[in-house]
Amino acid sequence: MQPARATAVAHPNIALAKYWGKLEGGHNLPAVPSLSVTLAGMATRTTVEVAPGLAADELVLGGKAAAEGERARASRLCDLVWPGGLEAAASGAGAADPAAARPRVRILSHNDFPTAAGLASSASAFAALAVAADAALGAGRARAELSDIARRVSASAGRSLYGGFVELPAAREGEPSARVLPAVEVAPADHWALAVVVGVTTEARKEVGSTEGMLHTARTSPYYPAWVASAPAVCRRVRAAVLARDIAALGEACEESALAMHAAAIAARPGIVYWNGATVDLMAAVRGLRREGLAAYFTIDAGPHVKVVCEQASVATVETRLASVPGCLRTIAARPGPGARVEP
Ligand code: 2P0
Repeated sequence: MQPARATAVAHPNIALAKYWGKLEGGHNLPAVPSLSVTLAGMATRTTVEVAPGLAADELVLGGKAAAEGERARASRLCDLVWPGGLEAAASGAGAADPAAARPRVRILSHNDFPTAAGLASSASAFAALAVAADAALGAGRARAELSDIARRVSASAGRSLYGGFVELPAAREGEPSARVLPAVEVAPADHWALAVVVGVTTEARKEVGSTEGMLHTARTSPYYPAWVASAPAVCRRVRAAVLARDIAALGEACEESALAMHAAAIAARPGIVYWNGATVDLMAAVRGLRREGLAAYFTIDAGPHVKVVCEQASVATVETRLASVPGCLRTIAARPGPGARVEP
């Protein structure tokens, strides 16, 4: 008998090699490979309850009814989890929708970290939802299928299905089989005592969302083709450095990936600048630490916060230095953590 209710936990992830850009033709396929670390310490906890009596799915985020767009995305993910749903979407068949037979669900989700902290909540949210929906609906899907499903709703979410160091390959253009694209684990969380320290520079929500920002970059930035051409080699360097536990090689490739992604966005028309003054001052502070001999490197996502990659032994020194920069409101330290899982 299928359980009528299940709860799952998932963690956000930070990309050491960035995803920025999609292939044309649908299926939310990334144009570049990315490699992230899943972070313990911050979590989304999501309960899915089968509720056949409902007229439509319900989504409650942090105790409040979600906006229609968010609810529709959550419903789409549940449709893909339902037997036959992913298969119909991957084949591109326009036939009857298997998910029409899916019972309605009530989804309750809660983040234990602030959304404005620059840690993409969509990654942990959709990863937790994929696992909870699979258990509650009795779909019994493999982990790779759940990663592919989450990736279709938000690419970075496909990575949070796995713990530790995780790669989401680029799609192979023009091949129908490439529509199936799960992330893969590169190394488990205990492979390397790495840390990520976030320097939070604002409590405000970002002005240009990631999806919108990358589509605008692809459409208008003359640097976008150069970004797509150069990203695979940088991602390979990130992977090799992770496997070798080489902090200098990892950090150099990680900064290069982030700066190249931002350069492409900045060169769009009009340019997208995610940074504020404190972002730039924090980058300088990180490079200052390096001149003093400390192995610390930055990465920046689609927002103004600076994330510092270092070894766990360096966390206290990094936090003290970041906190001394005017405009750095607070710091959050995290370490590699596990993939999404059902809570017993
Ligand atoms: C990343 N980001 O690799 C990059 C770096 C932001 C900057 O993945 O359109 O929410 O839903 O697939 O996954 C954020 O974008 O985008 C992201 P969609 P997503 O972490």
